[in-house]
Amino acid sequence: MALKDMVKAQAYGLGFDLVGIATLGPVESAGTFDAWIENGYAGEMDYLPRGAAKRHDSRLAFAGASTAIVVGLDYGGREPSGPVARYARGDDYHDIMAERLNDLHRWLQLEVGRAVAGKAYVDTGPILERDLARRAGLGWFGKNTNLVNPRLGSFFFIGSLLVDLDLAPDSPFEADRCGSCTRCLDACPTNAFVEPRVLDATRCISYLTIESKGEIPDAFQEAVGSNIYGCDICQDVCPYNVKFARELREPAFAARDAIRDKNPETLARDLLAMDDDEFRSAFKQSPMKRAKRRGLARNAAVVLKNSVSRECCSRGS
Ligand code: B12
Ligand code: SF4
Ligand code: SF4
Repeated sequence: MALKDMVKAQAYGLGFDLVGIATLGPVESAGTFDAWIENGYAGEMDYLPRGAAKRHDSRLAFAGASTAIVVGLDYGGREPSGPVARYARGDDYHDIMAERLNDLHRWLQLEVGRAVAGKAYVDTGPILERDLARRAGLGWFGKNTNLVNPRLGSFFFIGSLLVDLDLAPDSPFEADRCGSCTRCLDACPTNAFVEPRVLDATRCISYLTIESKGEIPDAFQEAVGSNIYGCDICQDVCPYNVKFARELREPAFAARDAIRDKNPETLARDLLAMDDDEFRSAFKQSPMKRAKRRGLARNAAVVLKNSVSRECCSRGS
């Protein structure tokens, strides 16, 4: 068996759902990223413009880096939608994926019988992960900007192990399978898409409820609806998810007790009632820690306000 095939078999054995190989080098879509930053679409996410040189040429990640083993890990798109986006209901995917990519790295060194320089990335550096994943053949850039795989849809995380070892690359995913569909663009409650494949993050509910530190602007509060953390709307409507989204198989991503089966109003009240200690214990190793207790309380208040206004409007009619 060729080393490339053994690497893939090992990665599937570690539980990843998609695996592809890409050769590192100049990044075609780096200019798209630069223009996006210049247009102000990144809002307060100041960490994004850092490391521009590495983003333009992925070989600069570390001396000798030549190949990326790119993986996808499904997080259960068949789970019902709810006030917390599916990706954030269980344990933090950064930790889970990094641990498995490090396992893959250790295995690779044993297999080739020498030290292999390697670095795992899961949202952890100036790597354009969707670009790398498309190059490794994992899917195409959907009009909602997510990477969509023709047999899995888009409810999967992307991670990569960069190594100083040459492996034969897979073919990039060249086709655009969106065709004339515009469901995601039409469904976005905040009209966050400036055009297909260009998202103004400052209008996106995911940004407003996770990344933004200030108040949610009045203009967007109603559109936030019952989303307390993140948003899955533009993925829920995608025909590839409707057809191919999978049952949740990874126990670590199952909703934790603080969230499970709670409707938006109950969860919002619970979050507003939590003190610091309760918050820490409920969201230990959860991606939801990112918004901090203050951010979650802010979101919860908006969701409760929306629920009250919906109730009084429906009573009034
Ligand atoms: C910043 C960020 C966000 C921001 C901005 C999102 C965005 N669309 O840019 C916010 C906070 C809004 C966000 C939200 C979400 N995110 Co996010 N996010 C990131 C992060 C850290 C960087 C993305 C980035 O560089 N954006 C800037 C734009 C310009 O880049 P891009 O969207 O990736 O687009 C690239 C290509 O599409 C291409 N491109 C874009 N337009 C065009 C046009 C043409 C013509 C061409 C040829 C190419 C092209 O070039 C771009 C640069 O390579 C990545 C991790 C990483 N390091 O890459 C995760 C990541 C993209 N996020 C992820 C997830 C899961 C989400 C959410 C689903 C979470 C949620 N449920 O709330 C939402 C989805 C919202 C959405 N519709 O995108 C996953 C996506 C997995 C996938 N299958 O695609 C990633 C990869 C994290 C991971 N490791 O799994 N996110
Ligand atoms: S995640 Fe929600 S708010 Fe953001 S672009 Fe998609 S539908 Fe719009
Ligand atoms: S909803 Fe339609 S346009 Fe949007 S990503 Fe899916 S297939 Fe593409």
